Amino acid sequence: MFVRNYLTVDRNIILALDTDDKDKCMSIARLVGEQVYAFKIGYPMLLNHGLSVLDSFSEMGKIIVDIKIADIPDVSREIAKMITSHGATGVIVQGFIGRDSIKAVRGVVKELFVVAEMSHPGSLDYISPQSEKIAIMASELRADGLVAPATRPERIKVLKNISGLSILSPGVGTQGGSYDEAIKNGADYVIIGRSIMLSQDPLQKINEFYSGRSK
Ligand code: NUP
Repeated sequence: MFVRNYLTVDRNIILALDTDDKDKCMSIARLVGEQVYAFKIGYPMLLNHGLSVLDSFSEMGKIIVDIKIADIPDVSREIAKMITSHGATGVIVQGFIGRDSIKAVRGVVKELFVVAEMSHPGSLDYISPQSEKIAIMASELRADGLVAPATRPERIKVLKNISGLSILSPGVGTQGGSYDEAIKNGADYVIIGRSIMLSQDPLQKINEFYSGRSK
């Protein structure tokens, strides 16, 4: 088990384990555990293997659960409690659900991350126009960080300035965003899935991001 300090982090990739192949993820996690800040676990793994999968992965590093909770306060709180009781440190919620639901989750998790703006084009339809309000709300509710898109790196800067919060930024590689641009615009952590998980050599790919050989 490794613990990293937010302020001194140098390994800032959050590896998205977005496959239902638990054995493959376990072996990649074992291989790269010391090179990443955290593992992010979402629906594919949870729906296939149940919450106990979190107990297994939490022995290998810090776990952030990304099921983008988006429900009424009581239901959101219960979901967050279940996740936390299985070893997740961080929980990602949708910002658009509003203050009451986010507050309910805040009370039961160690680290709360709020999606302010998403990385895919559809975010522009409804979420992005509200993202600055979401960022301010997340800051007022003392979230531990915001999720903001590497596919629109200039938005990282805006949302970070408005909120003063740490930024977790997805969208690098397969979705077209750049690791370097995300960092330059203020990302504290970069969420990466397929570029690493589908690479022939995940460890080398991670080191390419850190060394600037993969942008
Ligand atoms: O806006 C978001 N975009 C996004 O891709 C918010 C997210 N949480 N994600 C997640 O980041 C997505 O669910 C996936 O787990 C990861 C990006 O994966 P990849 O495109 O690097 O494979």
